[in-house]
Amino acid sequence: MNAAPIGKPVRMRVGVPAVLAFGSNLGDRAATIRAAVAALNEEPGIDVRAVSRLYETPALKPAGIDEEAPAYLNAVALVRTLLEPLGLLGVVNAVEDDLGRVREERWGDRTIDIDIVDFDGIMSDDDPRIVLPHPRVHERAFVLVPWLDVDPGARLAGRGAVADLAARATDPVQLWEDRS
Ligand code: A4P
Ligand code: MG
Repeated sequence: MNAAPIGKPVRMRVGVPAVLAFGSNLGDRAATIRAAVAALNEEPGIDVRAVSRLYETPALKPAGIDEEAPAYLNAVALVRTLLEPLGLLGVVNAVEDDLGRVREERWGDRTIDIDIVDFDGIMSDDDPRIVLPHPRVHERAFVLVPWLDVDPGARLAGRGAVADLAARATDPVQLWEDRS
């Protein structure tokens, strides 16, 4: 008989796949993203299956790329979850709050932003609290490139192959080297 270890007893075999994107441009960016991934994996209804490498990307603001703003680190994680989309959003927002996220300016500098890029391929804009897939990721290399790291064959609902979208995206993305 297999004894289940204490904690997260059985790796979740049920639930649905979701794709999460992480961005940070304040504080210890890498440590904050890693802490966010770890916190999500601690949640009973979330199992992190894969995490991309970290990429350094210039800040995209509503007016375009802002080279004066602190640069971001971006990453993507594949998860499986037993939660509903709004339940997952609630957990994600709580993790952002715990890691010092302050919501002031739209697209403003932040310690951590976690977006639900895809939730089981659902396409929905009925509820502004959770638009699926995330409305801007199809044109953002800072999400598409790390996503390809963990799923080279990924497809974005309603948009097609992530590899094709990444080839068309123009924002610069550079693999980040930890020099600490
Ligand atoms: N919301 C709706 N759909 C979703 C979803 N699929 N996932 C709502 C997550 N949230 C979703 O988000 C604003 C509202 O979006 C929330 O109330 C939520 O219910 P927020 O995180 O509070 O604010 P935000 O992130 O400033 O706004 P927004 O519009 O989500 O911004 P984006 O599109 O996430 O862009 N540049 C670089 N280089 N790297 C980045 O990661 N990120 C942003 C943020 C801008 N520039 C960047 C980066
Ligand atoms: Mg956001």
